[in-house]
Amino acid sequence: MTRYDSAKEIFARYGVDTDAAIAACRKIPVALHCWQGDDVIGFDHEGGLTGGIQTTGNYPGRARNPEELLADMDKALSMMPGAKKINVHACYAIFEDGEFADRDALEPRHFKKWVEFAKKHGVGIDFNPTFFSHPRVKDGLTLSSPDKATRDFWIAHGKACIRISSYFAEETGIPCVMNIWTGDGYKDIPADRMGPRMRYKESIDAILSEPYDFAKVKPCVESKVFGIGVEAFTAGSAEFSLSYAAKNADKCLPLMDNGHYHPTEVVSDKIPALLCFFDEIALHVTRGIRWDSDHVVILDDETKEIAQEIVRCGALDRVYIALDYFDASINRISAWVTGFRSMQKALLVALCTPADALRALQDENAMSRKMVLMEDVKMLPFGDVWEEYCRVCGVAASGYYDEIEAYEKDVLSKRA
Ligand code: RNT
Ligand code: ZN
Repeated sequence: MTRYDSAKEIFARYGVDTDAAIAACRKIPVALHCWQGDDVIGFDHEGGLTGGIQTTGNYPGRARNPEELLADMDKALSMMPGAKKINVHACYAIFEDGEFADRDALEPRHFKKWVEFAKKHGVGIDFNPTFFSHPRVKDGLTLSSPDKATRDFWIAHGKACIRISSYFAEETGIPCVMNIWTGDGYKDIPADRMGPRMRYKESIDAILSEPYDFAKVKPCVESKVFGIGVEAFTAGSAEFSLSYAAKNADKCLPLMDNGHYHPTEVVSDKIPALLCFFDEIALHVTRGIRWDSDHVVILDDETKEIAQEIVRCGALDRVYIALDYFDASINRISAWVTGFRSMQKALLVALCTPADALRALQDENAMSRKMVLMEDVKMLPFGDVWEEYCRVCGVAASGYYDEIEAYEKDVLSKRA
């Protein structure tokens, strides 16, 4: 009897079919963000990341160009079990033959290489307009700027990104989630909070006036409580973004990033709340330590709870899961692989949890028994199911760092 056979028997006593859990887990796409590979810099400008988000660290081996980034992503993808999507930011346009197009003039053809890459891997592509790291960010503002020319530039960028998202969806046959996030805000107490928000609202309206098929392109609005340098006020606050999405549910989705709330708020609790009202929602899964620090996702309580809620709510086909973190202080391939695997582990654990039995106990108000069962479940042999999951997916279950270290030695360390 293998360890998996034994685990399967143990889970069966709790009414859990681990074979079915493994089969289900393999089908849940998690979007891998290209920006972990180069510290959120991209290819369309000189210089570093600016605009309310920040990477820290200078571990050697950052991808410096499209060839390196795609090669590193190839490597990372080969070490991940389960279904994937790739998540691309507009600043990662790949220009050929010395050509250049500014953000407001981007065209689908500038992302042809990404489509080829996605097709090679048989995955879909999610997309993000890039409203940061650019000289047209005026006084820290884009879509909410009081300056019309600035707003118009960024609206044109958003519309260009809708067209590119449609191209991704057409080419891959998989819907493209297009996330609108801006770092617009003020460092210190604003004298007008509604003005910027009204302008932000009208600018998003203008972007979404670009024609698209909502079955194929899923624009999202991502909220945020504060950012570095915009501590006092963000235009795209939680209430603003959620209200926008609710009022425009026929053309966009709310996106929650679990680094973007007050420290004792949890996105896991917000998922079922939103699912009562929205057909679909989107997530950025990250790990904040003390602030929105975007540490690599690990198998911690909140990551597990996010996965539990998606599974418990029967919402695997209603929640778009994407990763969003960036640690420049460690091997970036390892950061990608570890974060992706952590999300997959959380989903597998959730799928191996006797949710119906627990719910029944809650509904009978058998709360003591519910607590005991919840605690018992924590000690079930999830590790053996993970091993089996990785085996059927054709990747190593553990010890994968050796392979990453070899890649670091052979490839990354030569990028001096
Ligand atoms: C920033 C937001 C946003 C970005 C990416 C790069 O706080 O989380 O989603 O991380 O667009
Ligand atoms: Zn995010």
